[in-house]
Amino acid sequence: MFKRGSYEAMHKSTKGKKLNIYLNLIIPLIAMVLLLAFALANYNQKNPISSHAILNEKNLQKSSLDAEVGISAIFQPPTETKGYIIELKNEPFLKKSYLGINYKKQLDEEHLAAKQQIENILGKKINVDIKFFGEFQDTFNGITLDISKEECELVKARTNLVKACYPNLKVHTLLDKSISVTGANLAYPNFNLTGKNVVIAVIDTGIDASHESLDDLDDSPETKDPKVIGWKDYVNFKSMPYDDHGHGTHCAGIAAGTGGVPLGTESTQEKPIYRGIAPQAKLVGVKVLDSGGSGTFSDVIAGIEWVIQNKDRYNITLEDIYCL
Ligand SMILES: [Ca+2]
Ligand SMILES: [Ca+2]
Repeated sequence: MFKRGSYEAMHKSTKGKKLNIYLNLIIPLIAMVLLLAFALANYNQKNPISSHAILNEKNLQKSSLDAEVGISAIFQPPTETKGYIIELKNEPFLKKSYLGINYKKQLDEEHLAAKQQIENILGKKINVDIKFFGEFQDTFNGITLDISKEECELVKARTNLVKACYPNLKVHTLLDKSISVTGANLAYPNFNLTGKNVVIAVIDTGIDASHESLDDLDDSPETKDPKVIGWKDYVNFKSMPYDDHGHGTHCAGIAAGTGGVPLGTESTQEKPIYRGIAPQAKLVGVKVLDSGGSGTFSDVIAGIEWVIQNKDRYNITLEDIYCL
């Protein structure tokens, strides 16, 4: 977490204090990169927008309430399934990792026995008559097979290895709904919070500044109002913003994408709004990760230092940066 005081203190402190400050900067950034890499699984280059609400305490209660209403109105329980997930009796490995390799072997044996019993009970062969979708042991102990609910319940009833049956429901990205779910959509009409006069630095794989959500502030070609106002490339040393991976653009969209339509415009079925949390915020791109999404600690540190050194030039606020 960046704090204005931390920046000032950095220049006054001893070497030991400097190290602590660097760690305070680096650790959240690494966490951000790792967690956003997970979000990358849902990345959509054309519509890179998700959401993360930043509302002050006074407004939070009302917004949370409205957001709850929004959630119930927006999310319908998924119904489409792809087989069933069979949860096995033993705890997943991470809950008993202190038992080490012996517990891993116990789980392997449990899976083998369960698969054998499933085949016997259903009279079908896995990978021959039953499609095998996967099996898990670390965070969840179970097997996913292309079987029906009735088949899963039958297996559960006839063996003592099965703890529960779950439908393997299909999930979909809902990036155009996420702003409403977080309540961030209330920030603009109710509190006039749009991110105006805020500059956000995105230290990542770069930013595609030509994307319709990131190419300007008002989504009008009539006005010249670039959103990406600063750029530094520690990978290929190019002078103009780009993103040869996509993750940085995705993050930039979450933070400040305009959605490609003017603020206040309602979404339509043809053109849903993939707007970010602070659509009027400007961006500074700092490329420290390459086209494969990889980089070095040194480049990440360089990127953070560049942002600090150029914060006044671009009016980057360091006291309210939230890492996802
Ligand atoms: Ca635009
Ligand atoms: Ca414009």
